Amino acid sequence: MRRLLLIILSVLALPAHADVDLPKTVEDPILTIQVAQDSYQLDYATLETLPEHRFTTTTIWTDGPQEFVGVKVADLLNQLMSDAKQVSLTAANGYQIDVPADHYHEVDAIIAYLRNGEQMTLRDKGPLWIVYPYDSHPRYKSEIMFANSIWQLERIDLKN
Ligand SMILES: Nc1nc2c(c(=O)[nH]1)N[C@H]1C(S)=C(S)[C@@H](COP(=O)(O)O)O[C@H]1N2
Ligand SMILES: [Mo]
Repeated sequence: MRRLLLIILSVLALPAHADVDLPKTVEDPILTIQVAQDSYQLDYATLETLPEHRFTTTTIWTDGPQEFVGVKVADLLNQLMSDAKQVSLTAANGYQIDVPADHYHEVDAIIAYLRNGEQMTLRDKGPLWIVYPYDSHPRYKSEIMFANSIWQLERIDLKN
């Protein structure tokens, strides 16, 4: 009984932002996220601990329906910096875009780490590819969504 009380008390004592339990460093990072002065590194194992989203869609870059599994960008924003205004995304090939954070609350974009059940190689637009459920609504077939479909994603900077 006393132990239960202690557990309850310690849960209540957690600060409101304690849900940022992403690692600061990992051995083989595939994604770095910079949030103000804090930097987090994610590997496959870390990504797999986050709520998983999956959908099947065609894309303009692939043949036939593709099943993607990943993490919702909006979920990551909510967890790391809910008042972020701007999201800067950088790919391994130097491609870099700045996207208003609001965008991710209006779309179902995911950071995909699996395509058709397999990890993606750098050659194959991996290891991380931001994709949208293009077939689910006509608005996803627009130049903005295509431009935001960054592959070989390796870094995200969240800014006010
Ligand atoms: N890593 C990476 N992702 C990227 C790009 C890029 O150059 N590098 N180009 C973007 C832009 S501007 C668009 S319109 C599409 C380009 O797709 P395309 O090369 O088939 O025209 O992918 C987007 N994702
Ligand atoms: Mo583009």
